[in-house]
Amino acid sequence: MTANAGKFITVEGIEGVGKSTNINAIRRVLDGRNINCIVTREPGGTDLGEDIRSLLLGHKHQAMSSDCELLLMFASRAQHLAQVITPALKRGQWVICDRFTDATYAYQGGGRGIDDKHIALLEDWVHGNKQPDLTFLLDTDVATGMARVHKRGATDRFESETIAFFERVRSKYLARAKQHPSRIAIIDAGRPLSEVEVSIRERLNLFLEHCQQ
Ligand code: Z5A
Repeated sequence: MTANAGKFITVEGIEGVGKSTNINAIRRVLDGRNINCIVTREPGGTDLGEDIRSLLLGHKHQAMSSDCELLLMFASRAQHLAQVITPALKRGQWVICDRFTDATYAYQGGGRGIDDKHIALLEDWVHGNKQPDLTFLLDTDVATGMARVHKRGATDRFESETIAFFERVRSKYLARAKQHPSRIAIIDAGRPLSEVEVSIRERLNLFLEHCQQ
C-alpha cells in the first residue's frame, strides 16, 4: 500500500457480541473526522461473495465438509479483496470489514479443528502480508452472545452449532489476540452497549492519532 492508502479495520468476535451494532459507532467516528470509508462484510461483500455466503450459512448443505467450508471462505475473500477491498484502499478509502481472516482461524481452525498451517497457506496465497491495520475483537462469554442471537429467532448453519464449538472459537480468537497484541484490541462486549462504544472510540482515537504521526 502507498502512504496515502486507506486503512483496513476489521471487527471480530463470536455471534451476538455486537459487531454490526458497533460498526455503526466506528463509522460515526470516521465520518466525524471526514474520513471516507466503506463498510463491508465476510463472507460476502460482492455479488459472488454473497452467493457463497448463502451456501455457507444456509441449511441446505448440512454435509458440507470442513475443508469445503474453509475453501469457500477464502473463495469469497479472494473476490472481495480483488473487487472491493484492495481498490478501495488504493483509492484512499478506509475499509471497515465485519469479519476477515481472524474469523477463519477462529471458526475453521478453532471450531472445526483444521490445522493452522492449512489456513496460513491459503492466507498467504489470497492476501499475503496484506493484513488489517486494526482489529476490534469484541469478546463476551458464549452464553451472553448466544442469548442475544437467539432472541432474534431463526438461526443460520453456524449459529446452530454447540456451546463447545463456540467456546473453541472464542479461545482461538483470544489466542490470536495474544499473538498480535498491537493489531488486535480486545473489547469487553459483555458490558452495556454505551460502555462498549466508549472503549471502541478510545481505541480508535489512539489509532487515528498514530496514523497522523
Ligand atoms: N465465518 C466463518 O466461519 N469463517 C470466516 O472466515 C468468516 C465467517 C469470515 C457469518 O458471520 C458466519 O460466518 C459467522 C462465522 C462465519 N457465524 N455465524 N453465525 P456474521 O458476522 O454475519 O454472523 P454473526 O456473527 O452471527 O453476526 P450477528 O449475529 O449479526 O452478530 P453481531 O453482528 O456480532 O451482533 P449484533 O447484530 O450487532 O447484535 C446482536 C444483538 O445483540 C442485537 O439485538 C443488539 O442490539 C444486541 N447487542 C449488541 N451489543 C449489546 C450489548 N453490549 N448489550 C446488550 N445487547 C447488545
